[in-house]
Amino acid sequence: LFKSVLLPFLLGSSMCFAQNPLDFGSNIRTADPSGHVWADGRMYLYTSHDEECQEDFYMKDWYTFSSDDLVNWTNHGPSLSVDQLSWADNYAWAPDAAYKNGKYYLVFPAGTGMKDRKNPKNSTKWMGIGVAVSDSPTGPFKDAIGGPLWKDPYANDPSLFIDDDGKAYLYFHGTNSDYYVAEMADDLLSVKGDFYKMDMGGYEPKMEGPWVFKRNGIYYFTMPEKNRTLTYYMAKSPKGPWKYQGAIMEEEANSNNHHSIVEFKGQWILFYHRWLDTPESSCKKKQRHVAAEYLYFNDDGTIQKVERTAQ
Ligand code: FUB
Repeated sequence: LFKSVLLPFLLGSSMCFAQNPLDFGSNIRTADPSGHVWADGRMYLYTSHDEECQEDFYMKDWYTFSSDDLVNWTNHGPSLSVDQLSWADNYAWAPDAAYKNGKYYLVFPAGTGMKDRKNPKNSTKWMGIGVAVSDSPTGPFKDAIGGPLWKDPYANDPSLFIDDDGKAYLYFHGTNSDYYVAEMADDLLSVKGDFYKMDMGGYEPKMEGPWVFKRNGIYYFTMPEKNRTLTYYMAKSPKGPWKYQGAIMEEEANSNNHHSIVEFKGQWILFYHRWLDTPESSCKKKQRHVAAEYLYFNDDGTIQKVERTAQ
């Protein structure tokens, strides 16, 4: 299933084909991909993991996959589970990763409690951001601080960006779905100073999954507006102020999207997830699958709009 759509992929002199959604070698349901290329030149994807036919995004573990060509992927299995956390038992949502001083870091949101849709005041759901460490890019990762980075406010969907000068910035969305940034301490295990709400240049974008990267000295803040349409901002500093630029990818199926953008062998790639029909599932509803598309820039640094490769 899902093996019909291919894109020609030029890597150096050899022509390869990337398959959408990505073939992780089983029916595993994945979402929220964070792509990173470490020193060995391989592409590593850190994802969250949907249970088959899950409800309410009750999610329990995070996975790592890697590939040399975006076609053949190795599934390294769960790299961390909420069962290993003393402070959370649910909501293993969108992770990110970083490398510093010989260690690999997984930053992840997790939480506990339940949402009460009928009586939101009775909701006990809470989420925070943790940090886990490993000697290997594929884990297993171990909780490094034994709790969240802070308890209040609510925090979700971390994106950890390390600038050329070694300073690390943690972006996340928090209370009221506003976006925040915090500078991390040198060991990436705590926050240096405070975190603050970002200046989005007059926009008040709401919702999830921020991603930050740098290209030709320009910082890009990308995010799913109302958690659906991927949009982007540009700035001269990692803390903004950010200037809105427009959409990268339109929404699909009235559903959330979560993405990352990374350069791999000279080609920029957009990783994201799609909600696709799953006739083989007992619930027969759409479920999430990680996919990838090529991403192109204009001469002025703006991003060309991306169309999804057909299923
Ligand atoms: O996967 C759970 C949540 O759904 C993520 O944290 C959000 O970004 C959305 O993709």
